[in-house]
Amino acid sequence: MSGAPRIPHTHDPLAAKLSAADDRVLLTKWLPPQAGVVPKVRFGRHWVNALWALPLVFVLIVIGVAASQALRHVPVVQEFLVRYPGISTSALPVTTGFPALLRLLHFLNLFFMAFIIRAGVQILADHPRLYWKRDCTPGTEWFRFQAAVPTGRIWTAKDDSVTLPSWLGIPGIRHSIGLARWWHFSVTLLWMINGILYYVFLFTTGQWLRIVPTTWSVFPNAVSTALQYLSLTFPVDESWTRYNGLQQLAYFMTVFVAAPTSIVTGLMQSPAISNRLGWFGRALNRQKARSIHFIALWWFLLFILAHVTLVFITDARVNLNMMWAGVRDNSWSGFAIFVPAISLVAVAWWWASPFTLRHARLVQRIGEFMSRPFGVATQSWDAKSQLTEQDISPHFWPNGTMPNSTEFDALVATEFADFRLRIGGLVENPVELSFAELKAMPKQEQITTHFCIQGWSGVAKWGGVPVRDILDLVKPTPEARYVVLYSLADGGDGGRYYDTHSLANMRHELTILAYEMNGAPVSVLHGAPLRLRCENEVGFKMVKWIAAIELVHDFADLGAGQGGYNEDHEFFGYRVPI
Ligand SMILES: Nc1nc2c(c(=O)[nH]1)N[C@H]1C(S)=C(S)[C@@H](COP(=O)(O)O)O[C@H]1N2
Ligand SMILES: [Mo]
Repeated sequence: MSGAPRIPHTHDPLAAKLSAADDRVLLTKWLPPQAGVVPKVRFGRHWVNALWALPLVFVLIVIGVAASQALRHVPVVQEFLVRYPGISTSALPVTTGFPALLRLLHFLNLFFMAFIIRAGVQILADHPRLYWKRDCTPGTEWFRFQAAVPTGRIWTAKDDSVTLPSWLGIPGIRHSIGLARWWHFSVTLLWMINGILYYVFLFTTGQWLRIVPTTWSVFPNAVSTALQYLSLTFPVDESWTRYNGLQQLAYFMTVFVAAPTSIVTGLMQSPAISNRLGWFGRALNRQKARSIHFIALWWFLLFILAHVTLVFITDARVNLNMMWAGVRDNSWSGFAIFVPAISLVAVAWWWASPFTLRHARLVQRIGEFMSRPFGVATQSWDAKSQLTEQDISPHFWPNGTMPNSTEFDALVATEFADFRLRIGGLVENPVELSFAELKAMPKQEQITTHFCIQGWSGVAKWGGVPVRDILDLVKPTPEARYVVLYSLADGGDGGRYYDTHSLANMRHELTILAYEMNGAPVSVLHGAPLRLRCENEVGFKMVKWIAAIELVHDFADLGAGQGGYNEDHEFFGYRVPI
């Protein structure tokens, strides 16, 4: 050992109650599976089975085909089709076909998208409801694939999560958002780099001319192409050099609208970013962002469906030659590249879920490394309290595993009169504070949005003791780097619930030990006697039913060493600002 500081290794007595955790997902110890329901969409007070969209779309297509075939006999329409044949005559042709780099970026894009989408759907299944308003009040959602929230019992967000098949979600088991997020964020980072290279490539070559409309005639030409496709007499195809109006608009929307929209609405679901931004965070609140993120997913899914269908029904061999081999002929060279490339996607698709379950800790580690750019970018995004009483949510989802001990029941019976908060570890002045002493300290109030990792949010007014005041009282020693919060309650998988924060995060002006919620004492459900509020992280970092606080130099020797209960047992990240 080289001159590392000598740190005492006696922890708070509660450290002995922390449990080790497996580095794999053991299905026997995981939250038992729970099926969702067929997706439903709400119209007013009525829930409609989303599968009705299938026959509806079919009927609309049949009507569309019949109508457009009839229209093609009308002289005005015939003149229109001559005037606007589909490909704008003023569109400049691209003379280089599809260069190798473009073809590679195209493949990587589809490869990354497959995993982003699968992991994204898995994330959605952890809170299988979509809302427009930030409060997530049951019944106000516009989309769900879970039954209505049961009444007359406590129903936590964890209870609400549903199972997806493992070929669809990654990793396909219930409440696996921790692992799904690593996939979603890591692959998204690669996808964004791929996308930036693609943008640069487009605009440094003439390739952008394919997908950026340069004349207003793109619109009548798009109408013309739609009419031609629908009447089942397909338009002339010049895709080696020029796209028709409909293609141009579809590609433009996908590349320059849907992709950036997905990125912005993804980032706006982050507590650090959203709680930092003023009007923008309020206007594009987390639930709006989540709903739009989902609609963007549907744009991508429908685009992929239409794109792949048309590639295969409009001379597949020629089309594959262009985009996979970069040649314009009748050979099989496109197929020869396409088939192994798609097989690679298929193998990776099949491998992703079982690998993730077997090597969950590795996935967590790689994910934490890959997501570091997001963490660094949000480090300076200081959360602010910018909401008013009017913003307070009528409903605030509960979450977590309730305390279940006679010790806790005794505390509740006396309204926490005998509760004492222990603060020790690497401090000059360890103390024990009674509930009365804590409440006698200066009180801070704040109205903030809570962001649960599972996807719901809620606004409440919190009142309590700033942690910085407590730190000033106990005086951390220079070796102290992290603050451990031990709970009075166990976690879902046994062993005590705890979590760890950086000292800087605990000194933040909005970090408090809350004993009041919306002007009343915090209920047992929401964390009485004390629960942490830390507004630049997601909900699971905010330990409820706090028993003791310990300052440490390192958390590797606590629990399974990942920095908290859900980090240990559910493979969540230690820092979760997004
Ligand atoms: N002790 C303990 N604290 C906990 C949890 C838990 O399971 N045990 N769940 C966390 C999670 S996941 C969230 S979202 C919030 C929920 O707080 P709420 O019930 O007040 O909404 O508490 C956090 N604190
Ligand atoms: Mo949560």
